[in-house]
Amino acid sequence: MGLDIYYNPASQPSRSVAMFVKLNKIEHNDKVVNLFKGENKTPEYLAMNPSHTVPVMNDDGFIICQSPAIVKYLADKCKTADHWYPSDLKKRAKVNELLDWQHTNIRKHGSGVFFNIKLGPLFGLPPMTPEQVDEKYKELDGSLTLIEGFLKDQQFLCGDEITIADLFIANEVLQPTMCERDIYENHPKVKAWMDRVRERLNPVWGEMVGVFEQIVSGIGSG
Ligand SMILES: N[C@@H](CCC(=O)N[C@@H](CS)C(=O)NCC(=O)O)C(=O)O
Repeated sequence: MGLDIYYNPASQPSRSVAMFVKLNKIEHNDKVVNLFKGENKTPEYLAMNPSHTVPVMNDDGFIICQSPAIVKYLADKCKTADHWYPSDLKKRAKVNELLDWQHTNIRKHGSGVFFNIKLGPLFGLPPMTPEQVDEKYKELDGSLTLIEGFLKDQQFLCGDEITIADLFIANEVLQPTMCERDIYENHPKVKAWMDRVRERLNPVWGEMVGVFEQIVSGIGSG
C-alpha cells in the first residue's frame, strides 16, 4: 500500500503530477500505465477511475483522478514548500485561477497542434490541410499571448516564485515546441519563462521530458 501514482510520461497532466512528487521527494510507488496497451481499461484500473484517464493517485485506498486535485491534496498533506501552492488565500486563488484556465485553454490548443500535426501522421491519420494547420497554430498563438499577459514582468506566472500553475502550464506549452514551427517567434516572454521553469525544475524536468521524447520518437517506427 502507501501512495501509488499511476501515470504515463507522454501525458501532460501525468508529467505534472509525477514531477511534483519527485521534486518534493514525496515517497510513492511509480505505476506507469501503458495507454497503447490498454492498461487504463483493465477492470482493476476502471474500478479506480471509470474515466480511464491518467494520472490517478491512490493514497492507501483514497483515490483521486484529476491531476490538479491530486497535486493540491499532496501539497497540503505533505506540507510542501509554500511557494508551490501558497497558503495565503489570495495567492492560492490566483494559482487556482490559472489551473482552471489551463485545462480548457492552453491544454486544448497545445494539444490541438501536437496531436493533429505531430502525432496524427505518426498514427497514420491523413495530414491536415495547410489552412487547418494555420488555424491550429492561430488558436495556440492566442493562448501564448494570454500567457505573456499573465507573466507581465514577473519571473513566474503568479509572481517571482514558481507555483504548481507554472508546472502544469509548462507541461502543456512543451508539447507544441516539439512540432516544426517555432511557437516562440512572437512570444519571447514565454520562451524566457519556459527556460526559467526548466532550469528551476532540472534535473527532474529533463529526465521526464527525455522519457516523453523517447516515447514520441518510438511512435510510428513499428
Ligand atoms: N482532467 C484530467 C485529464 C486527464 C487526461 O485527459 N488524460 C489523458 C492523457 S493526457 C488520458 O488518460 N487519456 C486516455 C483516455 O482517455 O482513455 C486530469 O487533469 O487528470
